[in-house]
Amino acid sequence: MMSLKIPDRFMNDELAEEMFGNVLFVRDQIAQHHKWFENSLPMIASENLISPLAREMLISDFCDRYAEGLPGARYYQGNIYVDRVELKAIELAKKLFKCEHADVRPTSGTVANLAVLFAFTKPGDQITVPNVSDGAHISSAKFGAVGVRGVTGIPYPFNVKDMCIDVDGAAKVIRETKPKLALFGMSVFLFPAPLKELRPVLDEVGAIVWYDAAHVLGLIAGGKFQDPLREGAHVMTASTHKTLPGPQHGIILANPKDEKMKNKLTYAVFPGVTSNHHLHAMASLCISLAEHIVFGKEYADQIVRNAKALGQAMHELGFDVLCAHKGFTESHTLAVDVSKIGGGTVCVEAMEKANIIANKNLLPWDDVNAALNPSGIRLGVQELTRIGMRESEMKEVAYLLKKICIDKKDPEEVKKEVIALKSGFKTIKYCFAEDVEAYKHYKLL
Ligand code: DSN
Repeated sequence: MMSLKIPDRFMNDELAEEMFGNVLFVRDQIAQHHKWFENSLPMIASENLISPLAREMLISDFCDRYAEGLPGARYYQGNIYVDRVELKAIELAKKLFKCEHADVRPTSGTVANLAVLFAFTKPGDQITVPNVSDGAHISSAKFGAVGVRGVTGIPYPFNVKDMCIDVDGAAKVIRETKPKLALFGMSVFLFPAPLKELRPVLDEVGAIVWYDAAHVLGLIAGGKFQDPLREGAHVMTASTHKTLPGPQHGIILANPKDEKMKNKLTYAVFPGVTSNHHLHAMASLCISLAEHIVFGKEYADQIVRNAKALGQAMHELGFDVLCAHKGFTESHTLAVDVSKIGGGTVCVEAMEKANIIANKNLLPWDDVNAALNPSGIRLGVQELTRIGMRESEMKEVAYLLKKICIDKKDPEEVKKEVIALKSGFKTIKYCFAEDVEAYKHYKLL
């Protein structure tokens, strides 16, 4: 146990006392945050809980070290065990995603995206991208990674009824643009991208096909979403903490066309967009990959079942869940039009008061300037699934959402029901240490 006190030689030192007060303040905020989330239903589609064994790695000595370069070819000494872990992570990533090349050094999904842009484009190029207002990640916007690289993203037309890229329109854009790089993947990722359908035209123009799998990485690994590397993608980037329930980190997975392409990717990660690569997170990712190889199929299966069940229950209770005609979703995510019941901001703020955490979201027909009060909310079920919730709990969640958003009941009253529901779900499933109480594990010294 760490002794929580000011060392004697700094006793009665005003600055030390003030700063120690700040330390205690931060610890208290974290403790309160943990208590809040212990009693909440987190439904942000881009988050998850890492397993107890993966979490342990984050406070290991790896968090204090440097390892630039590749295993066996480092710029620093002291990497004997780091190299072994990194090689193991690469091996497991290749096994899980059935690919020839894996790089576990990007420190986030956006950093992985910057690496791909750095590898395969130069400023002034045009690439094709999904549109942010249709649910793409900010990486593909001029104010995101694409803009940082100085390339122009030409958007694919989008079918708003079916919430997916319009194939004929996209084929036309690809033929006209002849992009070096064609990006697919969304942050509101309800249905697979039309890779198979567009493959002939992508081949025709010789584009490198890049798939941002951040949201659906765990579903892909679990065999419950499209398999981009088999459907025509050459390179897949992702963050590793959404449906793949790992640490906050990034990854690049690829079947490069040739050695030159692989080398470009490797060089782009280091020295391109990383120096050190957060070794503690890399080790944590290695454990998450091992666990997902065992538990990923059943986890991915339950996530998709839960998302569909929540969509159906909300639809039956009067919510305008998008794409009822397509079964609402094939992923972990639902998009709901709440414009007739107060709008996205009103709904998510009331939900937060009731301890249900989600985000407001632009829907494709919203004006981008409406980002602060859009028509939609986005819901993800991957974290509720991770703590063991199934279809029957999804019905309960739908009722709670109705009480808050449609019936406009006092959120403080609904909160009591949320806390009661959550009280039965205190451990993390689909991992080796399933018996560890999740929120005990978070307790600090
Ligand atoms: N901003 C994240 C999301 O919520 O989709 C992705 O980085």
